[in-house]
Amino acid sequence: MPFEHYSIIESTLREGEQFSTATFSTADKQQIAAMLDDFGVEMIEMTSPCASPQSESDIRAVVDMGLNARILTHIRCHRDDALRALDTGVHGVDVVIGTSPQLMQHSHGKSIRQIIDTAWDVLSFIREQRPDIILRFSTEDSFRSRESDLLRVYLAVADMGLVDRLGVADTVGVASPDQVERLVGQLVRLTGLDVEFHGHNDSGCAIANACAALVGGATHIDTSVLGIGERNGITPLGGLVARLYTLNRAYVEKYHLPLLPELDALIASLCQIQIPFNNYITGASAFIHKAGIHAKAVLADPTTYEAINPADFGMRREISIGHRLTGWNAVRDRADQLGLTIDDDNLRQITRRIKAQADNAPLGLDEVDHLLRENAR
Ligand code: HCA
Ligand code: CU
Repeated sequence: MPFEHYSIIESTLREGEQFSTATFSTADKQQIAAMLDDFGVEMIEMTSPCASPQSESDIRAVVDMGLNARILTHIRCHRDDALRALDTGVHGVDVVIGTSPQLMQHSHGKSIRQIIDTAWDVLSFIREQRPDIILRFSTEDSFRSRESDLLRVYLAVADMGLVDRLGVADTVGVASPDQVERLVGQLVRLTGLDVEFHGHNDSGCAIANACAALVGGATHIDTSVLGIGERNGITPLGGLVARLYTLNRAYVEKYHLPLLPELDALIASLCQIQIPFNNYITGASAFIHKAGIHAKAVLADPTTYEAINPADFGMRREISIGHRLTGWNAVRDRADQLGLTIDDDNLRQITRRIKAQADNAPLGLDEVDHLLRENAR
């Protein structure tokens, strides 16, 4: 089953650092890495040591924490970058090179033949230096690359027998789930290697594409907390978890789910952004039930309108009462919570009053409570 054996490559400390308002200090990175490790992600990807002196020393600082998660860094397909990456003591190196016509022309200017030769040069160099390192090779902008170019590169790299994993990247967020499933499936069948999927969210498919990759046989999925990354980011950790949970809760049982709200809050605060109101699991409205019909059913059995149990994530459900769509079941439940005894006729009358009053403006919970107290015996 594709969903039972997958690993998360958590890239908040690499792709996430490329988010417009992200600048993490060494202490921030250690705090994020420790929390991700407690959550249980299998791998943590960090910014290239070539980015800046602090980026380099931060990799060592996180490696030195001795976490369970394997620490990876992400580099261009250059020998110099590889040497610096190896020098940090990381457990794995993710090598990337662009294969789309756009990137071949404007990023590195290499032909497909030259890309393959460079890959051999860099990957064999890394393997010689560190036979035990976890080595991945990825094509950047895979989904705007010519299919024949892609397959030439991947098959050549697979034949080198040097890498543990191939990476597929939807760099500009244009791939559809069926395209992702097809390409990943092809690579799994043709090479037998582990396959990683990295998907941007420009057109809203990052989570669906990550799941399609798993269906196609991918073994590794890249995420970042809240989905932060270049532009509007990549597959969010919480969104992927929500999606897999709704397929089968067992698929995410290996992770410490109640840490998710803390992780989202930490990244939001460090990046000085709000958690979006409609965020998966941790958004302010994720577990608020409003219409009377919904409230009635949820009060009887939460699974009527909840695919995700908020308690599994340390979140709470809320029934919204003081508005025109309210119903008397919600009002009665509030009276019960307050320990008030009010007969049904009276409760229905209070409900009508709330609805009439809320036509002007919604009532706060304190106003609802006041009405209930006034009418209690
Ligand atoms: C980048 C591009 C990248 C790489 C993904 C990968 C992308 O910022 O370097 O290495 O798999 O989206 O293509 O993030
Ligand atoms: Cu990316």
